[in-house]
Amino acid sequence: MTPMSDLMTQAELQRSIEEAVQRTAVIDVHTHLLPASFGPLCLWGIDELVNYHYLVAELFRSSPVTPQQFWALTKAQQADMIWDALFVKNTPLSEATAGVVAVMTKLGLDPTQPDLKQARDYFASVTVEQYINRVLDLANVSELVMTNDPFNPAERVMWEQNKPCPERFHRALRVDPVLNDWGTAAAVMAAAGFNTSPELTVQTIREARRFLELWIARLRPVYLAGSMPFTFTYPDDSPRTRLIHDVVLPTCLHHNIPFALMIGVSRQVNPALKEAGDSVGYADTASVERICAENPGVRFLVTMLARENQHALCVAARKFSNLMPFGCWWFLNNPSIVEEITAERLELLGATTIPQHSDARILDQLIYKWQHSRRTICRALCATYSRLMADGYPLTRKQIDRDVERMFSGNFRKWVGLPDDGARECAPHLVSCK
Ligand code: RAT
Ligand code: ZN
Repeated sequence: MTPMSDLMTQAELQRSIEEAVQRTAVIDVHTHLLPASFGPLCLWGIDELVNYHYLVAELFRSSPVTPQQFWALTKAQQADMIWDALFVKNTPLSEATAGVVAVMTKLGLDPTQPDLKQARDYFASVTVEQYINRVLDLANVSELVMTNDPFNPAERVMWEQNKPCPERFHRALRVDPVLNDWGTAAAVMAAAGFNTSPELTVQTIREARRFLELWIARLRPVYLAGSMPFTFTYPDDSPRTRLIHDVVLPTCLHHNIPFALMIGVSRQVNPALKEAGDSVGYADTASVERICAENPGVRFLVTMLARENQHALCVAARKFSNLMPFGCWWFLNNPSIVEEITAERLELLGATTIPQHSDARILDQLIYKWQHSRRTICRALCATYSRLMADGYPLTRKQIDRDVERMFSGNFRKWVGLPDDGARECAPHLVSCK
């Protein structure tokens, strides 16, 4: 029996949810951030923030500049142009522009300045090491997961040189070229001394696994990951199915590491926009059900890019307990859609999902992405708990705290096997954050 003093009134509900959501530290399960020791690969500061590819895409809607003219500019000139077009000559209404406003405001900078001078002066006065801690504190992010790509030469060399990495920057081994562009992946592996060929011979399969083994030993990743086009079908008679089946899944099983599938991209619909040129397509959720059914021993983290896929993904997760839906990915990371998806997940799956990840590429973005997500998740939780109370349930603060903790970190910790206190035995180049 719950003691009367612990029971919550409707009036207290909103405050309790807000407090729990603000206070609970989050593990950001998918970002593109890298540690300070990776030098130019660690992106932070106003010029990077304003040059975010979400904003680059928006520039061409508000300025007559052509992509060719834009790419010919220096990074600072590009940022000046985006600032002028999206923040001075227009009101920053979009989610990506509002995000820059939120970051600047939190840092005490004026988002209505006619240029970036004030912001540049501020960033010139801080070091990246100080700033990383400040941002993680402001965002209340205790740990984060990077995207680590051994097929990217600039990043690969950092790992080969054993650059130090704080332990709270978890690694995720990204295998996109293996699954989406085998010719390139085989060539990279061959150049690294592996006996791989463009044909998927028995030896090539064995060597591809050996390549992953090497990178698992080096990175100690919390999961393996691949982003899939919206045409992703599993199984089919493509090299991708063969490589998932014979290389990725056996490796995940062997190391007891989950496989993260990010499904629904339509790559480079407008190549002139470079990184900003990708789009979205409706994908096949039956393929997710089939891969989960076929591999009950593998834990899958799945996020899908199309809004229209979200309901079926929740239904799939009701059928397969080895499926963990996570985040509102990329074009879905907008308050109206996050609220809808979070509500849908709560209704179909309770607290057994990971509601959000930031996908931050620039450190500073953690501030706004989590500020906005917390605000929206709070709204979805309020509506769900209100209905539960209206049904006569004697809700307590403790229960709210427990649910939020599960969704913000506990579910992920369990899924990837991270101990509760965050302590893991460190590889020599991984510096404990404790
Ligand atoms: O959200 C993004 O920034 C995208 O460009 C992608 O990085 C996407 O999140 C991915 O991981 O492929
Ligand atoms: Zn991403």
